[in-house]
Amino acid sequence: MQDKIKQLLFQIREGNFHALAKGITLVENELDGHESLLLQLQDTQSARVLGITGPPGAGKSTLVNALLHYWVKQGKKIAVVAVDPSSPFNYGALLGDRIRMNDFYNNENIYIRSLASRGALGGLNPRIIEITDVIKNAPFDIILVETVGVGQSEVEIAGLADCTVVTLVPESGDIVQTMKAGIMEIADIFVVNKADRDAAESVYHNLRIMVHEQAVDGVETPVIKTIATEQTGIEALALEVEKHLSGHQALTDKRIQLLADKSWQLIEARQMSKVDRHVLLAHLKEALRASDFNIYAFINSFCASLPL
Ligand SMILES: Nc1nc2c(ncn2[C@@H]2O[C@H](COP(=O)(O)OP(=O)(O)O)[C@@H](O)[C@H]2O)c(=O)[nH]1
Ligand SMILES: [Mg+2]
Repeated sequence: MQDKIKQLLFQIREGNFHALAKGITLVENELDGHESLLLQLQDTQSARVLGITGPPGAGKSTLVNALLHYWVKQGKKIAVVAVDPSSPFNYGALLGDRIRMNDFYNNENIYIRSLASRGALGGLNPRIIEITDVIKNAPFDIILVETVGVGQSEVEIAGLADCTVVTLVPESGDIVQTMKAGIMEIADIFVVNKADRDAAESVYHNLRIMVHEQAVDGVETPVIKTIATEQTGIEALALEVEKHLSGHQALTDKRIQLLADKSWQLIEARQMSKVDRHVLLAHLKEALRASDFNIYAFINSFCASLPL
């Protein structure tokens, strides 16, 4: 088994997509050998992770498409991970999108993988951190991760990505008005997509005011207008992304903070994997028989019964 995993990792590093797909499946489904694979991974630091998040329908997949077109021309090797039930990489796409994606499926520089999300509303796949780490061992320049932004998932993607693009659309006007500080913190770049629509200008304007107010040391988070369907603004976006990623090599405080966040998430996942909901329910039913039931005392004794 050990030798097989070594061999698999060797093939992944050589850029064998078939081996990569196998490695991802291993990790996604926690099959035999997945731990051994994870333990042998090396953070080669060559592939950069670009997270693209935003509400459903904002045009994230279309943006990914447009960025692929731009970067492929430059000979870049790119992996796309889509965690989105409505993604064109999965289903529910316009025919046009699918045909365009089919071009990429046959491109030897592009690897595309779609993952199931946690729930119908989106959110990240529970194994996304590990899966991205597997892909990082393959010779890509950029790993694009598309996720539907639903509350927590924007924060999660920020912990995963070297650069996070938050995609907004004219309909996001209200979101911008009520935007919490949180989204400012996670966005390295804002995109106002569907700039072909009238209302885009006011969202763009409001965003510009906001990033100006929240500038750190005079540095404002860039805001880029795009029309993803027409490839407009894509070069500006790509250049901004490249600028951000190239400044990301060093072990900066932010990177350490992101690694701490990532460790936290991995520990949380590992700890919670010990808790079986059915067992929890059974224990709870038992505990509720006592007349002096106390949920905090119950938690204490339940946790004490978990494996270390
Ligand atoms: N008018 C206009 N439509 C766009 C633009 N970008 C994407 N769309 C359309 O918006 C819809 C949702 O796009 P999609 O990429 O699937 O959004 P996602 O859910 O964020 O991945 C599709 O019908 C796209 O063709 C744009 O810049 N302008
Ligand atoms: Mg999508």
